Amino acid sequence: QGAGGARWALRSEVAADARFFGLGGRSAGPRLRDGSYRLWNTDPDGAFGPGDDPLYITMPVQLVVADAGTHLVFHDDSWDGRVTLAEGEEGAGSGHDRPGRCEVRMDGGPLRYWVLVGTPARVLHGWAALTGAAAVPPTWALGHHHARWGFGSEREARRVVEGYAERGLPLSALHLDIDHYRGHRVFTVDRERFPDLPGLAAELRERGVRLVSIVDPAVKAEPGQWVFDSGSAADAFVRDARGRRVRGEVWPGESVYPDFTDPRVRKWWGGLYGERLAQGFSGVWHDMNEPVSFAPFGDPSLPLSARHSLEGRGGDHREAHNVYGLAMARAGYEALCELRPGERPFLFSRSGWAGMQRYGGTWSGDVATGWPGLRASLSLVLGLGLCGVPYSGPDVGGFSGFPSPELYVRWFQLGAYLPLFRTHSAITAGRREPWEFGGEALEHAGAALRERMRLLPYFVTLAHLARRTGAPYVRPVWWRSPEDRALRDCEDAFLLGDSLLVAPVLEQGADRRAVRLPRGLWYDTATGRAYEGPGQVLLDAPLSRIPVLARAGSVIPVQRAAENAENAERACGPVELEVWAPAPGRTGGGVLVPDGGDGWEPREAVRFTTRRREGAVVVEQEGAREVGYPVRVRGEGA
Ligand code: NBV
Repeated sequence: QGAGGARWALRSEVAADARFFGLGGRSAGPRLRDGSYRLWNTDPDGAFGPGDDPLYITMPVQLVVADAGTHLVFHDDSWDGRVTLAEGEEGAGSGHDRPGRCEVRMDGGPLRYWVLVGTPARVLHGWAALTGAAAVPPTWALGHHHARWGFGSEREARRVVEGYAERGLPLSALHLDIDHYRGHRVFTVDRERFPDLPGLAAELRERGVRLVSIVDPAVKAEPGQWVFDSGSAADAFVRDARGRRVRGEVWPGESVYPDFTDPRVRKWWGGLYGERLAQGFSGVWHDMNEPVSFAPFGDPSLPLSARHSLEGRGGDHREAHNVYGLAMARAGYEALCELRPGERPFLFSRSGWAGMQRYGGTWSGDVATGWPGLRASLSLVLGLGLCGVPYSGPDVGGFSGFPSPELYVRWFQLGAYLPLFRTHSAITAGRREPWEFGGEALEHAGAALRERMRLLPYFVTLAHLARRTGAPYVRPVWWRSPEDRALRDCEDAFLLGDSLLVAPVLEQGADRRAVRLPRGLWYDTATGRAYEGPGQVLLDAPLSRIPVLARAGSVIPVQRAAENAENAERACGPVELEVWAPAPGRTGGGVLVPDGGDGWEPREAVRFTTRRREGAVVVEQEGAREVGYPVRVRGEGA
């Protein structure tokens, strides 16, 4: 056991056929190729693409998937470190396999690790038991969000919401970035540009649109400013070994940093969220919490010698850095639970660590506009899901640039099937409203948006299941067949829950694509055609849609058509069941967790089974005489 700053290293071997996944949000995943992965939460400063590493969320947890089984290893140590991975090689029957290798090297902290063994589902279940069940977002947070750094004014915010409404495009939330603060100071409002935020919030709420606020941790070091004064009075800010407040440079200028690893400070900080609620915000978006301090060179964070409470144990930034965002998320989540006890908090955070799912989700951060960024978006969501963080999504269209209509549509189509579905961009980048890319793009984005809303009951169900079982909504295609080696290497498609296989288009100009199917019968949901897995099929993917396949026998709760144009506020009901005919001689099933709300009422899962009787599809609801929902059977001709 290495106390304090004692370094340690641990080497292990894995099967020659094993593949590595996890280690937090990695842009080049989800399969982690040979290389060295640093464990230090980092703002890549500007837009990132595949291969930029490390990023905002690193975690010493990895999943190893091999023929012999799946296991998860967690090194419970928040210090800086490196994991070096080398996949093995099989000796093609010669008996001379070269095993895979993994080396974990840490700069300090305890050598303390956990190994969980089983199927992917069992392992993730164990991981949730160890680090906590995922927060279930309020229903509205599973709809569509629109954000931009630099809406600039209340008028502009209204114009955007109006634009969605005029075109019949459902919108659940609008996010305000740092430009709505006064001089970038957290917990303030620029009243010239946003004279009446509570009024705006109430008006939008009427239309079914929630307001979400960015919250940055750094507080402008400015005596007389209320947040700084109250934090100083509470002795909330990080100090150095000589007792001086550590200063950094962030958006508001010279700033100080709350020490979220101190329970007392979390309480103080949490109280400030009352100001956000009074402004009418319904949720929070934590940014810059790696934490960032701009630096011309070196690590853009706090000095390693900065002191932290670390829950009263005392320590320095070497140990506290990676858990800073996690502790901030805890402060925010606990505060929202207390301040608004009737509603499930909506919180997502750029940085974090193992266990952050208890407090909310995350997003891609500043993913670069471009086809490589689109691919990285999916890697991040898949990888984070395998680290127990089920709710995340990219900046649709990319953060940094000007996507072509085609790229925008493809990103939008992918985003529509990911838990956090949000269009967002930088102040210097192009706009992200679906109508900014021409008529054709608007039509296709609109279709994806409506399909997302139709699937809302399924997303809500997946959110509840993630909490109960630890299974992410978005899963690698090998989830139920880890023994299928070809699937282990497939990185361009994913399972959404048990029932759907989504194959986004990640290449420019493509109008069809190869899709690798897990075993069993799958229906192309657009054509109704059935395909037998395992194997690879070539499917049409015109710009109007991406291939989505449904597992034969599955029961998918969807929203009835009449409600499609409604906003998420009133959404998630009435539900109907989309049933995909089981293969002859086979059975199937599905689950619904009925919940259209934002509260804490316990929700019973309703289970369904499907089978064929004399050729006809029979659906049954567990514990009930009759199925309590309208049923629509598809794929019957199979
Ligand atoms: O607050 C501005 C941006 C935000 O829009 C983005 O989503 C974050 O990832 N923020 C980073 C700070 C500026 C980045 C250049």
